[in-house]
Amino acid sequence: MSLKTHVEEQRKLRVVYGACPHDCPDTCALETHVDEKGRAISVRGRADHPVTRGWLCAKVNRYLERVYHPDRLLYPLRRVGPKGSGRFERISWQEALVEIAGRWQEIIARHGAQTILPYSYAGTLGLVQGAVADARFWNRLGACGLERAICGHAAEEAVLLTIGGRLAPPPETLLQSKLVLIWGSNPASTAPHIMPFLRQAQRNGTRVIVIDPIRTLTARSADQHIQPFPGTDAALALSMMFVMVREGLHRQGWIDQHTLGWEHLLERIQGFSPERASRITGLAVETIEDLARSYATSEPALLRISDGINRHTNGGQTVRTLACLPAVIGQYGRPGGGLMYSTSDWLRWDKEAVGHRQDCQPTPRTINMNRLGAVLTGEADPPIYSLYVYNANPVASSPNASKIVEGLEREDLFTVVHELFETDTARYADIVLPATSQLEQMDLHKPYGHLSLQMNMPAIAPQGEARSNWDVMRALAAEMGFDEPWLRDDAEAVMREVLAATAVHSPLVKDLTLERLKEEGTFPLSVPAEERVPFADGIFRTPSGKVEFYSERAAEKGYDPVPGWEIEAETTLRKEEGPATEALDEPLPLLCPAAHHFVSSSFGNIERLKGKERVPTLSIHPLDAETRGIRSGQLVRVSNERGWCRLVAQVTEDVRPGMLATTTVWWPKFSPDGRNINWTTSDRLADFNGGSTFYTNLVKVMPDDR
Ligand SMILES: Nc1nc2c(c(=O)[nH]1)N[C@H]1C(S)=C(S)[C@@H](COP(=O)(O)OP(=O)(O)OC[C@H]3O[C@@H](n4cnc5c(=O)[nH]c(N)nc54)[C@H](O)[C@@H]3O)O[C@H]1N2
Ligand SMILES: Nc1nc2c(c(=O)[nH]1)N[C@H]1C(S)=C(S)[C@@H](COP(=O)(O)OP(=O)(O)OC[C@H]3O[C@@H](n4cnc5c(=O)[nH]c(N)nc54)[C@H](O)[C@@H]3O)O[C@H]1N2
Ligand code: SF4
Ligand SMILES: [Mo]
Repeated sequence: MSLKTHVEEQRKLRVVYGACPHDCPDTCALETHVDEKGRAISVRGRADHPVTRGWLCAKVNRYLERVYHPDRLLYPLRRVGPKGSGRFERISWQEALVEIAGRWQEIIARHGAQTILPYSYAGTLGLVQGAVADARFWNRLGACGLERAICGHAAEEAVLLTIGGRLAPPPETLLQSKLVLIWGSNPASTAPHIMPFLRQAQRNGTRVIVIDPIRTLTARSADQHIQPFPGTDAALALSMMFVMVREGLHRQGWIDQHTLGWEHLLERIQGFSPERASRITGLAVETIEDLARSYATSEPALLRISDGINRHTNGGQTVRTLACLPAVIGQYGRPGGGLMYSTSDWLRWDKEAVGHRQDCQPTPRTINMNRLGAVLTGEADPPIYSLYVYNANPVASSPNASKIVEGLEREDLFTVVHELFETDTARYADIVLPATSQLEQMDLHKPYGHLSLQMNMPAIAPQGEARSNWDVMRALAAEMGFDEPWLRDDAEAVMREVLAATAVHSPLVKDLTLERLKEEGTFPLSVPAEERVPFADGIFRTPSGKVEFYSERAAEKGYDPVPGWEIEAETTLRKEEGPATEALDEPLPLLCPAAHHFVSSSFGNIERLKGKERVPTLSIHPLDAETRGIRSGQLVRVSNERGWCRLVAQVTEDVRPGMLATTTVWWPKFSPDGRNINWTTSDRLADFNGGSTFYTNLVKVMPDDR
C-alpha cells in the first residue's frame, strides 16, 4: 500500500463511482474520493475497467479544477445591462422559473410554442442529463425541434447507408489487426484510451498508417504518415480501389456474396487512376499504389475513422466511400478487420421511454443547429422568440459565429442559458441558470467507443444553488402546469423506466439492474462470444442485408447512390490540376480540428489547460509563409466574407503546402478581439444529412501589423 493510499484509508474517504460525461468515445470509468467534510479530493480513472485501465486524459485529470473553479455560476442571474454586457443581478430560483414560464406562456399565446428553440449538444452525453433532457420536456411543450447535426451527422448517415449500423468493434480488436489505417482521425488527442492498444499492437508488428493533412500527435507515432490535400480523400480511396482491381487484389468472391451494386462502383472507380488521383490529392502516384497494396495485402486490416473527416461539404460521400473500402477486400466480419467508427448502435435506448414522443403533439418544425445564426437573423418563419441553451456554447463552438451574436443581440429574443460558467453564450442571456457538474448529478452513460455502460453517482453536494438539466426541466414543467408523471420522475426513476423498456428489445442489457449498476459502477454489455466481431455472420443491417455500394435509400434522399468524390464548395483545387497556391492574396483552405487539452470549448477556461495549449496558433507551411512574408510568432489575420480573427503564426512543415491549420475551440472572450476561428467557419450544410462543414473554409491570411 502506498503512503498516499494509506493516508486516504486513515481518513475514511468515501469512494464514489462515476463516468466522464464529455464528448469523447472513451467514456472513462471514474472514481472520486470524498473526504469527511463532503469535499472531493481526487478524481481518478478506475484501474479495474478494461478500457480506462487506471488513467484519465490530460483534461479530466484536472477535473477538480473545473468542479471547484472560482468562476462557477452558483445562483440564477437576471440581465441588468445591455445584451452581451455580462451585467447581471442575482435572483432566486423561484423568480427565475416564474419569469421563464411567464415569458414562454406569453410567447406561446402570441406566436406558438414552435417559436421557442431549445439549443443543446454535447455538454454531457448522459442518458438523463443529455438524451432525456433533450426530448421529454420539449416534446410536451411543443417546442421547435433541433436537428443536432453539428458533429457527425453526415458520417453517421454514410455508415448507415453503406453497412446499416454503427457497430465498431471494441478497442482490444486492434491487437488482432495486422494493419491499422487511421484516416482523418486523431485518437492520441480525441480517443486516448485506444492508444495503449495501438502501441501494444505496434510492438507485436502491426503497421500503423495515418492519413491526415496535418502531422498530428497520432501521425507522429505512426509507421507511415500520408498527407493528402484536404477534402480529397474520396478520390484517394477510389484510386486505391482502382489499383486493387487492376492488380487483382480485390476479393471478387466476397464481393459477389456480400455486396450490392459492384458494377456501379467498378464504373466509378475507372475515373480515378492513380495519375488523376495524384493530381487531385497532391500525393505521388507511388504513394497511392503502395497504400492500396499495403491495405489490400495485410490481413486483417482495420480502417479507423471518426467524425473529423466528415466536416466538409463532401463529407458524407467521403465517409461513404471509405466505408466501402473494407468490403472491396473482404475485411468486414473478420476479427481485427473492418471499420472502427462508432459503437453507438450496439445498444439503442428505447426511444419512446426516453422521449415520450407518442404522448405529445408532433414536433411542429425542426431547425438545423448549424444554421443558428441565420435562423436567429431572419431564416426562420415564424421567427424564434425564445432560445434556451444548455449543454452547448454556440457563440464559441457553432459555425459562422458573428451571425449568432447578431441574433443574440435581438431585443425581441428571450434567451435563457443553463451553464456551469459564464461562457460567451451566457453573456447574451436574459436569464442565466447555474448547472451542476458531473460530480453533483446522477446519470448513466453509453459510450460510442467501447462496450461497457458507466453509472455516475453524485459524489458531492451541488455547488451553490446549481441544478442538473433534468431537475431544471422538471421544475419548469411544474411551473408550466404540466402534470404528466414522466415529467416529475427523478433521474433514478427515469433510468429505471428506460432500462426496463430497453431490456424488452435488447438482450445485451437483460441482466442489468439499477442496483447492480449502483454497486459496480460499470456494466459490460452481454455480447455473446460469437457476436463480438461485427458482421461475422455476413449479414449487414441495410435493406438488402449486404454492403450497399449502390444505395436506393441514398437515391431516395437525393444523394448520388454510388460513392464518389466531389470537389468541395470552397477550395483552391481545380478539378484536374490539383492544389494551386502562389499569389500572396490567394486564400487557402483552413482545417480547425480538436485541441489536445480542450473538448470543443469545454476546459477552455481552465487556466492550467489553457496554459498548455498556449495560444491559438495558425500553422502554415514555410513555402506559403514566405510568399506572404509571415514569420513564426507573428500575429496574423485570417479572414473571409463571413468574418475574421487573429492568430499567432507558426511556420511549420507539420502542414502540407497550400493549406492552413489551427486547433479549437478557444473561448472568444479570452481573445483581445472577442472572437475565435468560428467567425470564419461556414454554416453551409454538408452533402448528407445537414452535417456541419467547419473544415471547408477558405481564408485569406496576412501579417497583422497593428
Ligand atoms: N482532446 C479532445 N478530444 C476530443 C475533442 C476535443 O475537442 N478535444 N472533441 C470530441 C468530439 S466533439 C469529437 S466529434 C471527436 C472528434 O475526433 P476526431 O475525428 O479524431 O477529431 P478531429 O480533430 O475533429 O479530426 C481528426 C483529424 O481529421 C483531420 N482531417 C480534417 N479534414 C480532413 C481531410 O479532409 N482529410 C483527412 N485525411 N483528414 C482530415 C484533421 O486534421 C484531424 O487531425 O473528438 C472528441 N474528443
Ligand atoms: N472551429 C471548430 N468548431 C467546432 C468543432 C471543430 O472541430 N472546429 N467541432 C464541433 C464539434 S465536433 C462539436 S461536437 C461541437 C460541440 O459544441 P458544444 O456541444 O457546444 O460543446 P462545448 O463548446 O464544449 O459546450 C458545451 C457546454 O456545455 C456545458 N455543460 C457541461 N455539462 C453541462 C450540464 O450538465 N448542464 C448544462 N446545462 N451545461 C453543461 C459546458 O460547460 C460547455 O460550456 O463543437 C463544434 N465546434
Ligand atoms: S475526456 Fe475522454 S479520455 Fe478524458 S476522461 Fe473523459 S472519456 Fe476519458
Ligand atoms: Mo463532436
